[in-house]
Amino acid sequence: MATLLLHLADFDEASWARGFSAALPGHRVVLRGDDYDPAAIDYIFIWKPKVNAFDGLVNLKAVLSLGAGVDALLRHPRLPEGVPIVRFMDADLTQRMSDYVLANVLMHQRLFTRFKRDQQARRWVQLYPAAAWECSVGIMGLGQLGQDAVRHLKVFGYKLRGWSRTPKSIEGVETFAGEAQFDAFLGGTDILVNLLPLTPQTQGILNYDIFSKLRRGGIDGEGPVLINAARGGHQKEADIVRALGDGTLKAASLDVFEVEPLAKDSPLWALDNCYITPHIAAASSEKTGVAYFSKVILDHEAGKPLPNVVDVKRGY
Ligand code: NDP
Ligand code: OXD
Repeated sequence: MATLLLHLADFDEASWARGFSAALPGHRVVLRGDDYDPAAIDYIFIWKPKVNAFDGLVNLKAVLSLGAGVDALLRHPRLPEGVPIVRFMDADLTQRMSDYVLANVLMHQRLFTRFKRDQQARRWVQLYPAAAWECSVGIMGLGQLGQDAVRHLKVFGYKLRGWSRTPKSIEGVETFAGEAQFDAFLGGTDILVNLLPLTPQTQGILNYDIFSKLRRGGIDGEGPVLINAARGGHQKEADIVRALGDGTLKAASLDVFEVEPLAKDSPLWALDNCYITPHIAAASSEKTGVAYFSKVILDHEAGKPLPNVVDVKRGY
């Protein structure tokens, strides 16, 4: 029978522990403050690991990541070497992200942002938005989340393009791969959606230089739009402020920030063409998370391979 340790910041650890205890009868579930032998821990379920998170866990069989993104985990200075990391991937999280992307793409393409301002000014201006098929949405990252977002956007008829590290073939999507094709990808994009993992290669990728390479005029005859729902480390916030101010970007929807929570004195708060959400695009659900990771543990204890194992060398 296995022992599972929970180490979750920002989440209700006790509630998740009750869920795991019910789903894993006969197994032991412990919290950081409990009395346990670190050498007896088989699995650690983790989010935002503290520096001592792995101390003494010398017999770990797997690290289970509450997040789909594992950048913080991979940067951990004492991450045990050679222990597989399983990341969270499920239909609920994926659907939530696609909702977020779709809602924001529709908001910008249908000019709801502009009509809200007209409403505030009691102004009746019959401006007709470009049709979905005239509007090009470019997705950075064609993995679990990027491909599902594409599937949802396709239903609405957007012109779709996608960029990934290795070449992909996806019906109805113009695909681009690697640095060599990045500028071509940007050059035909009106709404740029970031769903990349944060790695040394993608850190700071959302910067003024790339904003100025996006297509202009596709939305309301104005500048392009940025939607970032991946990680704050991808974006240079000073560049976003500059680009939103000088029209290089028409608008931005940001769910993630360089430092979270976003500082009270960040200039982003005050920009009326910046749409801020507090890292809630696709939170991991307790109900489906307990079901997913309990199955991972039960299957692994029964000798089956671990699913969705992170490639540590690749960084995602
Ligand atoms: P995946 O690992 O399934 O997909 C990653 C995609 O990014 C792949 O298509 C990969 O290319 C591509 N990629 C990686 N590195 C590069 C690069 N250097 N250049 C070009 N493309 C690259 O990730 P997910 O779709 O599951 O998740 C993406 C991210 O979303 C997570 O890492 C996390 O940070 C974020 N996230 C945010 C949430 C929120 O609430 N805001 C919630 C959940 C996740 P290839 O296919 O060739 O390997
Ligand atoms: C994740 C997140 O990576 O919620 O799952 O950011």
